[in-house]
Amino acid sequence: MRIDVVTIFPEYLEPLNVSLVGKARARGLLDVRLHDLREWTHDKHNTVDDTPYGGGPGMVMKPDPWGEALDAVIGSGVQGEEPPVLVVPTPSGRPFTQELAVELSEKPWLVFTPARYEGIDRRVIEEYGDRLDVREVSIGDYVLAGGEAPVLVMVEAVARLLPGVLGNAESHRDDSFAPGAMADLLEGPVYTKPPEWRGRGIPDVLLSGHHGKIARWRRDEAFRRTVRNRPDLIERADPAAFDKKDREILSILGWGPGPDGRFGRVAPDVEE
Ligand code: JE8
Repeated sequence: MRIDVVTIFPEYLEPLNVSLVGKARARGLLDVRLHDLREWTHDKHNTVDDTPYGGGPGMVMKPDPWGEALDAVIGSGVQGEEPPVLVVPTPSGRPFTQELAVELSEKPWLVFTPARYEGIDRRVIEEYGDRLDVREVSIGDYVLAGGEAPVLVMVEAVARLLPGVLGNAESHRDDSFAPGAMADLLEGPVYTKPPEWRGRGIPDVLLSGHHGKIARWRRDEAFRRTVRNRPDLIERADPAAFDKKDREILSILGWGPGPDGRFGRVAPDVEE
């Protein structure tokens, strides 16, 4: 996969040289190219922003540098090959989910356009929307100062899905064996050596060698955490996914099926 990033802060993307993404690049599985937007300015001060039409606070990114930069980047592709998907981080975008990460990981070429200030002149998104698959995406409901951190998040989420990036040990878990197939249930706690640390031991079941009991305990712990931290995941889950033991632990946690079969809180929340 090829990924281009156009930004006024290429140094913000240094983390792409490290760890999983850095290794994927070194191994030739991922080709990341950073571009400084200011290289497509022509004035003495390399101006990329201007005041907003209609007034109001802040500055808006000028269309011309973006247009020249994106024409150059898109035009550097090989004739006859698939054009890139343009990914525009913005707090007003569609949520970035694991599902979108999977979809993007199947594309040969992504171009990211992290902005600063109040964002990019709307006409840029319209112009490239007429020619390319443009995705305006938000990584979550909080306000950042620009799109570079979202690009780091999205590139890592996509890169780990590329063929050959994860080793066998860390490979994507087989959903049918996972305590919670991700997006349905949160992960439970994990432990390693030593068996006692600062007077704290390991849950006996994990030392029992009883694989069936261990799997059940992990799933119960996943339910405890999900009920506590993400009850919305239980509420929207297909109840057909819950077996008899699942319903048992959910009942203990104060959850049960409503008239439509979906689960909701039926008793006061359980402590810890
Ligand atoms: C951004 C961002 C994502 C997320 C992404 C890009 C470009 C209009 N607002 C712009 C006003 C306040 C400051 C904002 C700064 N900004 C933020 C994000 C994002 N993806 N989940 N939160 N914030 C830009 C400029």
